Amino acid sequence: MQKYFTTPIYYVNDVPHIGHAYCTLATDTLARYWRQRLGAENVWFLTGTDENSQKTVDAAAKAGQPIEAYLDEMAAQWRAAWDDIGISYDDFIRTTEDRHLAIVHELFQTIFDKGDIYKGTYKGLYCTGCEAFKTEQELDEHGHCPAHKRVPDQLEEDNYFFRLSAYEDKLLAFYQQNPNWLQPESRRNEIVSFIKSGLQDVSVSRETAEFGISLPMDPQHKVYVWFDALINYYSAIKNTDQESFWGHVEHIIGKDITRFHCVIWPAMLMSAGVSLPQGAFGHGFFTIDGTKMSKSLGNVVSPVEVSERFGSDGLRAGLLSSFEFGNDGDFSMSQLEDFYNSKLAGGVGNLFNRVIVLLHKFMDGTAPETNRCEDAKQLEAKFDALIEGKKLKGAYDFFFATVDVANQRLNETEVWKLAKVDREAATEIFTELYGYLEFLTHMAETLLPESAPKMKAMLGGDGKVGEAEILFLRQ
Ligand code: ME8
Repeated sequence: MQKYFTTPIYYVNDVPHIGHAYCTLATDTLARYWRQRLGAENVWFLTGTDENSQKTVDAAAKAGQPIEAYLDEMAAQWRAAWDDIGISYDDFIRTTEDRHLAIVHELFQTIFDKGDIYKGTYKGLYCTGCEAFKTEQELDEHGHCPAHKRVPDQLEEDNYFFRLSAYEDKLLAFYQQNPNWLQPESRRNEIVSFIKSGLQDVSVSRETAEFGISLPMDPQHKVYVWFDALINYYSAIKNTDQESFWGHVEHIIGKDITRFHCVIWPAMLMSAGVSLPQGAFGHGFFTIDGTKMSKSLGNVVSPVEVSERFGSDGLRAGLLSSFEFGNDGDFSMSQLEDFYNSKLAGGVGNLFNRVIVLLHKFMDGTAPETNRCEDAKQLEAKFDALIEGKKLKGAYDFFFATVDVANQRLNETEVWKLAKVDREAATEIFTELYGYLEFLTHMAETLLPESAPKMKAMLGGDGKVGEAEILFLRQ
């Protein structure tokens, strides 16, 4: 079995915020889990940057930099941010790379040759914030784009159109035959009813765009940024040693971009004669202290700063355990601080430290001779089902519930007293506790990857436990 996970490729008109980190961390969690199960060689994890956008042209102008220099600098910053917070991507694609351009040309030409791209005139609205064409119905009572609170641009230009309308029935049949393709179910229902409401052809080029990929058959025009961006998932592996991963790709995205990924993208692939992805998951959005994150409100949180303070495990566990993956939710720094102190420092950190200290004190540092706690198989199956069902909060809750059970066993057995009077009985308790530590370490490779190697070191080897360490310093 193989697995290929992708995140959205992000716009680089700004540095990453915690919303981008959320999706990237969730995808990272899935990639890490499957690497542990299937071996690293059978998992591929792609992220990257969406660079052929008017937003980036505007941002570069504002920064007073040539576009190429701006893009290089921003892409490097995004990559560095992901490195800082422990994202284990296998590849990072930039849509300004030649490898991407070549495949965009190839696909555009194939779809054109098939007769699914034709030339016409686009007259209507365009929001640069969304990088999307808009209808009047989509605007609010002030005629503003609801997401960007500004009047979209009025456009009239020659455009190439993709015959999306021809794919209505094929898409509906596809969703019927693959009922679990798009998760969660609420997202799937939204998309299916959107398709049923009727699909219009979509513009896939911009005559007036200053920057981007030129059309192979008409270089005056640029490929519409979304048409180009979606292809990244394919261009990153096409004609490489990783090409076989294509048959196993799953897109992890936010709910804001499901229409692009779950209507236009499958139709583009059908038209080009490329097999469709294995699935897509549209996660929810979260607010910060109940308010939408926005630059103007000044409540944008930097994942790098959070990770500097709480460690990358603090950031990922705090975010992913706040609300279930797929739902909307809320996040706050005070909630993270409580979580960090109670669940990480006071919970799992304290448990590991106490058990290892006690093993040194009473058992000469001997590691108990077992593998895993008594009902390991059952517990493991429960954990696997949670992650495989993408219940990421569920998986963290299960992890911390296991910590609580182990801490409770430690307290109720008072093994430190028992060890002085009945070494045999104490050995039995230590064996059980050590089994819990092993199981927690196993889960930590997925859930707390920064701490997992430290946990492993504490478990020790060759019959001896390692040194007791502090996994999470109290804040
Ligand atoms: O849309 N809560 O890029 P983008 C949760 N370039 N997730 C959030 C969030 C929040 N408050 N804010 C952002 C684009 N996100 C395109 C994608 S893909 C071919 C092209 C996450 O930089 C969420 O995953 O605007 C969302 O889908 C993504 O950031 C959008 O990132």
